[in-house]
Amino acid sequence: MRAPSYHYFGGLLGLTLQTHTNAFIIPNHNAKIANNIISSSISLSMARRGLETLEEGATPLPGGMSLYVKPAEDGKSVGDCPFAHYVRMVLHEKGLEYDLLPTTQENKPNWLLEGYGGKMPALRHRKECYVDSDVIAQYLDFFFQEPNMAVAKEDSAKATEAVDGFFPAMAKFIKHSPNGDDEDREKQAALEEKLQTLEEHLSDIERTGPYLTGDGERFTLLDCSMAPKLYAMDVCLDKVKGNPFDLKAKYPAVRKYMDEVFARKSFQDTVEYGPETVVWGWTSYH
Ligand SMILES: N[C@@H](CCC(=O)N[C@@H](CS)C(=O)NCC(=O)O)C(=O)O
Repeated sequence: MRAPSYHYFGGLLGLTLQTHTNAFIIPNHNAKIANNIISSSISLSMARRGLETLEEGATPLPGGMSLYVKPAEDGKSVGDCPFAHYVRMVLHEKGLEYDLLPTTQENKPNWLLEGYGGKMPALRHRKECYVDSDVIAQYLDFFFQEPNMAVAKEDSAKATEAVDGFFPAMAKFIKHSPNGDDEDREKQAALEEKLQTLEEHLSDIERTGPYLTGDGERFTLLDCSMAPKLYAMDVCLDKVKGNPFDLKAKYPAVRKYMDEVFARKSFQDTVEYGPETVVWGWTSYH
């Protein structure tokens, strides 16, 4: 049997993401990776130079990709998962072809259940499989570099601060019921605190472009990660929470940013699940 061939990316700064040619035999090797997108971007960009010394054939080629994602209510069409949407935006931006496989618990392949805890989104790329949206996005950006979507090292701290805690705050507020009770108001205040932080970041006068990191000129993985989450918030503030505050009036820079990223082709072409599925996803237990 051929000796296992590992290649590491991001090892220089402690990122432990690795691939293995027999990924399905040694299961779940990437399940413990919990680095956030920004710190791993830094590690990966630092590690890029190391790739040149790797054994021939270690760099994966495009093609043979399948993305397993949460389905919608019908069990067949694409569900509302913002993490899957994030990965699809990255695939789209990079012009990578893939089979999109909305997959119910019952239809999950055994290798996914046994080797990767059935987690989705899961990107299978020939014999490799990756779970966790940040890990998948890092993998794609590392090996398919056009366009480079990594967050620049010097921009990471500010960008982290701007989005830190947004999604959990949003999820807690959207999921809370009934609307308008004391707890709901507390959760709304927590979300609005995060929106205010984002507003201040996006309103920085030194920024020249619309996107999240650095001067805002470059569309990065962080924009792909945030766009679907903001979309879910946008839909649910209206259709689940009854518009408890005027987003456009209170957070104009956030609204502008949302409109900008929602207009992007990689978003438009991957948002086919639409508001109804978002409402279903956020209001039902499944
Ligand atoms: N931290 C994970 C979260 C993924 C996640 O929560 N996925 C959910 C939907 S949003 C899912 O696919 N659930 C269906 C299932 O696991 O069968 C990531 O970033 O990939």
